[in-house]
Amino acid sequence: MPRGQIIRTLSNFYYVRDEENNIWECKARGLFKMQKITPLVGDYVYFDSVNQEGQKTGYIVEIEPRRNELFRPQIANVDQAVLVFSMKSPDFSTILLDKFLVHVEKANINPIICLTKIDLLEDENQLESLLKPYLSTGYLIIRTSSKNNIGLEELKSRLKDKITVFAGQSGVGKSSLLNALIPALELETNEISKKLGRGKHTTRFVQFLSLPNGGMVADTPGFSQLDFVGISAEELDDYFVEFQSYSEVCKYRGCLHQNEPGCAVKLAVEKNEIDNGRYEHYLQFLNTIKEAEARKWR
Ligand SMILES: Nc1nc2c(ncn2[C@@H]2O[C@H](COP(=O)(O)OP(=O)(O)OP(=O)(O)O)[C@@H](O)[C@H]2O)c(=O)[nH]1
Ligand SMILES: [Mg+2]
Ligand SMILES: [Zn+2]
Repeated sequence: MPRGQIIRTLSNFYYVRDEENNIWECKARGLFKMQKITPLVGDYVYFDSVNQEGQKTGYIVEIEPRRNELFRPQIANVDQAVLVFSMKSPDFSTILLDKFLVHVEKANINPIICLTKIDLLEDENQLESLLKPYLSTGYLIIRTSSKNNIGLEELKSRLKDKITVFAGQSGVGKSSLLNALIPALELETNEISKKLGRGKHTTRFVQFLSLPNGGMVADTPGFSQLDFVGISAEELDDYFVEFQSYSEVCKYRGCLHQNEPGCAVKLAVEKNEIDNGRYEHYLQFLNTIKEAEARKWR
């Protein structure tokens, strides 16, 4: 039975690329629906092929176990996620970035922070203060402008031979970046709404694109809502990487770093070793998760 990888989905069709680079338009067996399994872009699958009159169609019959998967954007089996954030229009948001980082860490996917539209910044100092909270995280941060061709070579070198997903709000410039990185690509892009300061959800589906020098990148639809389904209060601190060396030495096991005595994380915040803004976001997310957990038991 032929094997391939889903590289694009559209309504109920899955486009599967086989080992010879042919694309097959497949449907999923009803079986998956019964088991509540949705095939994802990035999935390796086995399919029943129907090759009639040159029309390559088929049915997906089996999905291989996933190495990892992201809920938003929906994708499986990637090496890294480029979190795309514009400096302006829409405005840079540290809380949204921290949320994204939690999700990507939970999925065990390596994040790269990619700042876009740096041509819209009035001065560099502004950038430095926005990035200060992330210095101690060790995350790679790449500054780009698709418009002025800044940072694109650095980004390209990070994508080479890797399977990468681009994730970010609508209008931050994900498709524009890909157009700038891959010559001849003409992905649709759209101005953001002046009235709302938000993107117009131009990209409608997830799809993998091949990079000329090796590797694949997935363009994805923008989104702004992200909740913490599937993340428990106890594990949240694992996803704030710079907390880890401190949380290991908190007095109590299972310390949630709120008001517990002997909390090494809180002490590190007081000593400015952990950024206060990141810590505040941690507390905020923790409350959201706890409230959702309490509601479930009511
Ligand atoms: N000034 C400036 N504008 C940019 C840059 N990159 C993208 N834009 C503009 O930002 C707008 C949105 O870009 P898109 O590439 O469509 O954004 P997207 O992230 O793909 O949006 P969705 O598909 O809706 O998720 C377009 O008008 C682009 O021209 C940049 O580096 N500088
Ligand atoms: Mg787009
Ligand atoms: Zn603690």
